[in-house]
Amino acid sequence: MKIFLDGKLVEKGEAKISVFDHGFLYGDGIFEGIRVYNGRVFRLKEHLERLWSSAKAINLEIPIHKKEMEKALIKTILANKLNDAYIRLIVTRGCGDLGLDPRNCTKPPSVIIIADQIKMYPEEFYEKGMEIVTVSTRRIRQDSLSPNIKSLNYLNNILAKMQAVRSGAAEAIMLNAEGYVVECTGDNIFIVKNGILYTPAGSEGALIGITRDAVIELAKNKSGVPVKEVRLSLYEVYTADECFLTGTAAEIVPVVAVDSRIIGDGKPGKITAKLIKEFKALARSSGTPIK
Ligand code: PXG
Repeated sequence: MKIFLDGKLVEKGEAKISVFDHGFLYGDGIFEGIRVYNGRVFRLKEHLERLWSSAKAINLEIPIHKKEMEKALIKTILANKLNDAYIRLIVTRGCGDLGLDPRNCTKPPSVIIIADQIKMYPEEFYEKGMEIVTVSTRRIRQDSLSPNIKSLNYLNNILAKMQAVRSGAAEAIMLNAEGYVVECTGDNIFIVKNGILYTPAGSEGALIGITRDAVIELAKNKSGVPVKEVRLSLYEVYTADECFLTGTAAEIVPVVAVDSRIIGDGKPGKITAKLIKEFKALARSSGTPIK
């Protein structure tokens, strides 16, 4: 496997960064997870825009231009001979001293691109649906740390994930400080009720996922399913007709039980199935070609 590290493609075993990098010491850095379908990078422009916005928000200057990043990304995919892939794009704060102050990070930030393959969940979850639980770990308040900064510090989400796994579920619903449903640890959440698609609004404190945006567009423009971005309570999730999660890594995964409440008839719903089909078609046919 070839990894892009600061302008060069190096072997996996050689892809190393300093223990003084603040990305390692403090999680001071940012990332994107991007998928390649059928030789096309899905929503590349949107991912790069979000990366640049994360950088702006933490006052990190990405040492290369967007166009160069795009070229580096494609070069890394080609070097690994991948036609379908999961890309991890990372920009760290760079090497500093043991203090927090990023002004002491002298080197330019490191840019790392990993092109690999990932299957988030077993095939069974996609066919039969998964069971999820609500956990007590609340999503960090957005007035402390914006969920839209995709930072290298994911402890909030990891703690929630660990709680879910401890109770035998693969994913967790996280609530905001007010107790409303926000998102899962690495996915956005949707429900369907009486033919309408609902998802927590960005103002509730969720990351505005790129898969979430794609699903909203498909529902509105292709399926004719009305979409409402709302404040969502657990009651509304428990009593939904359908539920599913969206994320670059997980893609679209149906949910058939939440906190032991069976959703709908306990099978992936019709609108969910339709959106999965449309998403697959969109992912295969749109996106930036790598060749
Ligand atoms: N919410 C959170 C908190 C995320 O981290 C999403 C929603 C979905 O966004 P996109 O843009 O991908 O549709 C994410 C993205 C994992 C993992 O292992 C998940 C993400 C990133 C890295 C790892 O589950 N999530």
